[in-house]
Amino acid sequence: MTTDQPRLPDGQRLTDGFPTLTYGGVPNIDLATWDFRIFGAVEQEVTLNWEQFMALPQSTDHSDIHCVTTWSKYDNDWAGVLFRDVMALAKVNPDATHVMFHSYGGYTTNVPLAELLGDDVLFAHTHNGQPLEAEHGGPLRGVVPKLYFWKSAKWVRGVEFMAGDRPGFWEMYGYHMHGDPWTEERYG
Ligand SMILES: Nc1nc2c(c(=O)[nH]1)N[C@H]1C(S)=C(S)[C@@H](COP(=O)(O)O)O[C@H]1N2
Ligand SMILES: [Mo]
Repeated sequence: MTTDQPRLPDGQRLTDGFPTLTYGGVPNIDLATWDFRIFGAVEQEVTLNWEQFMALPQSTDHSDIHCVTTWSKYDNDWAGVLFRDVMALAKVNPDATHVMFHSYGGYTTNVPLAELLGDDVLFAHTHNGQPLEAEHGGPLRGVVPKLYFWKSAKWVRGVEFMAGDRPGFWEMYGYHMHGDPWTEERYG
């Protein structure tokens, strides 16, 4: 971040707490039967169980949350597996341009692949040193800090690579296909 860029995007307010925002209920997830699927525009589909997922290289990231409903929360420490380390497990087709995150409970959200390749994008199982609470997406959620928080899928159970874009759950109801908080891409 450069010194002349503010830390709080326009239209946001800082919160100390950690609000929860879920459409529908918190799904019941049993780690014994949990699985994670990498599919779509890939040469070979991959399915991982919890043990296999946790055996992947572990990374951390420190980032701010910006929710489209205008709350922001600074200084989140996330631990989990980098998106790009998950992606490396499947041979992704060169024509893949976007990703759909799929969650237990049916939630989906779409993100351009180019936004997901950095050191800040994780599948996280830990928040501020504690196992991620179920209401915040535990056992595993996406964390895509550069975009509004609806792009960070809770209870994530798979990632679909796509040759082209397609709206996810909130995007079908008018939320932005990209969702950059710095340019207030709130609604499409
Ligand atoms: N599976 C799932 N993921 C989701 C949601 C949801 O309803 N279901 N809500 C999204 C929205 S709109 C926001 S703002 C954040 C909220 O995350 P939190 O409840 O941990 O604050 O999760 C996002 N991911
Ligand atoms: Mo949200």
